[in-house]
Amino acid sequence: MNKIALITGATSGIGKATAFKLAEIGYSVIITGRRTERLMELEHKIKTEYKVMALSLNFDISKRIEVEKAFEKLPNEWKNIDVLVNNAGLAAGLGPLQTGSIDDWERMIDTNLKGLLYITRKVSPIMVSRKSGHIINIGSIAGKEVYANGNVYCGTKHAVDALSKAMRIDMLQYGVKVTAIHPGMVETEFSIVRFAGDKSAADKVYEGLTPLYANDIADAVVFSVTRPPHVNINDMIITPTIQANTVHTIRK
Ligand code: NDP
Ligand code: 8X3
Repeated sequence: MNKIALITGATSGIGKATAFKLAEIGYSVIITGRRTERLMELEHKIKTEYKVMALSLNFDISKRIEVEKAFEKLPNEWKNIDVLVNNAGLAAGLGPLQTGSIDDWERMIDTNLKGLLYITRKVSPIMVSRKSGHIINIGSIAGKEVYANGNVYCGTKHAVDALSKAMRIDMLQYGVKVTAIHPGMVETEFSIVRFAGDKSAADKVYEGLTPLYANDIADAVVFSVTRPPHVNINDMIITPTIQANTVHTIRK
């Protein structure tokens, strides 16, 4: 079998683009997400267009039992995962902490943080025992800085940044590479989810500017996994050219 990559949150945006690009360079891909129909379509497209193997795993990453059961169901020949892309995540809401929705906070913490840990806890021991593997965590510039009303989302992404550094130390002696990629503004379904389906609020985020697109981040994943064995890309911050940080953005 070819090298295997598992990409969480592959039904949309950055995860979907990454699944395509890794398939394009010959990886067998395990794609995950909650939306079954999209997974099926994607699996079919990957198999027919790239002639590689693809397998869908349908589970909610924020639910520990679902993650564990999905992983246990994985056929043995798929278990030797070479690349884990921890991408599934979301922002829910944008408002001051003092009036924040605790349900939204829990969704973000359970998905962006606990979900990433649940799947990493299943995959990383295999990488450690094989003394080989690469974990790529999709963080955010919200994990490097904070911005008004971003509070809990920023907190989860700061945690992803910290966990990336910690994983790199813990797995150093086993030759497992850990890369964190921190995107700025990427036009995906992210803002639609953040604003609970309000398309016009989501569109405003990208009004008058050229954002990043999912493929730009997928390219960074491909760059990271195609370095020679002695090279590890630790950390990348990628913004659109019109964005200096979470606050300074040029709009027409
Ligand atoms: P999208 O909303 O387009 O994609 C999010 C993906 O995460 C979907 O495939 C979704 O799948 C999956 N997901 C969300 N919640 C769950 C869950 N509970 N269980 C399983 N899968 C889940 O957004 P992006 O592609 O933009 O986001 C990908 C990552 O990039 C996130 O971690 C985000 O924080 C990060 N990021 C995004 C930026 C942006 O501006 N867009 C900038 C910086 C970082 P499904 O709904 O089918 O479960
Ligand atoms: C998404 C980027 O700036 O909306 O992680 O938080 S931002």
